[in-house]
Amino acid sequence: MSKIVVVPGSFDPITNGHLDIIKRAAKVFTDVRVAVMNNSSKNSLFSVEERVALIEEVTAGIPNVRVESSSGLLIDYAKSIGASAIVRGLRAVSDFEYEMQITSMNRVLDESIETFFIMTNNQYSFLSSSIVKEVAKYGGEISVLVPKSVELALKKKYNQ
Ligand code: COD
Repeated sequence: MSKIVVVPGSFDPITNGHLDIIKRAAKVFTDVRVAVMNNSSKNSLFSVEERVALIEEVTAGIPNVRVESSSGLLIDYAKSIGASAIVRGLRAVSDFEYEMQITSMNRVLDESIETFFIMTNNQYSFLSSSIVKEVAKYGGEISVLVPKSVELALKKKYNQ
């Protein structure tokens, strides 16, 4: 039986850390939906459409990964596509508190949808979209942090 899982995030933009989590989720779960959520508390550099397009491009070779977007509650989106679980990445201890809070809230909203965590690959443990944008903004080297298409998109955004 095919089980749908959601890998949600802001992905503004997708980094090699995100991609690693998506690839590892796709090895374990049969139907992976990457969901670009419109997170109202964050000011995005890339539009939802741009973020979806970049993720589609870098996950094109993974047949069981699909990219979608939603602007409502994650749990409502997960329910609407018949997902049985949410997959999140965990970096440092600092991620834990936030993840615990949203996981607990999501469980209050619908206890039938589980959340699974995949521990970051050590080489990406420091990596976030924010840090990549900061480095890119000031012309720093980002080629080892993001896929090539994302590097080019960031350079274009910052007129480099
Ligand atoms: N290594 C491993 N994992 C990583 C790395 C890395 N280097 N970088 C990021 N990740 C993981 C993150 O831990 C996260 O699990 C995922 O990748 C996506 O990361 P981000 O930063 O792009 O996404 P977030 O954390 O901003 O996503 C938050 C949501 C958009 C999912 C959340 O705000 C949400 O669900 N919003 C919708 C409204 C809602 O339902 N809120 C929750 C109810 S309280």
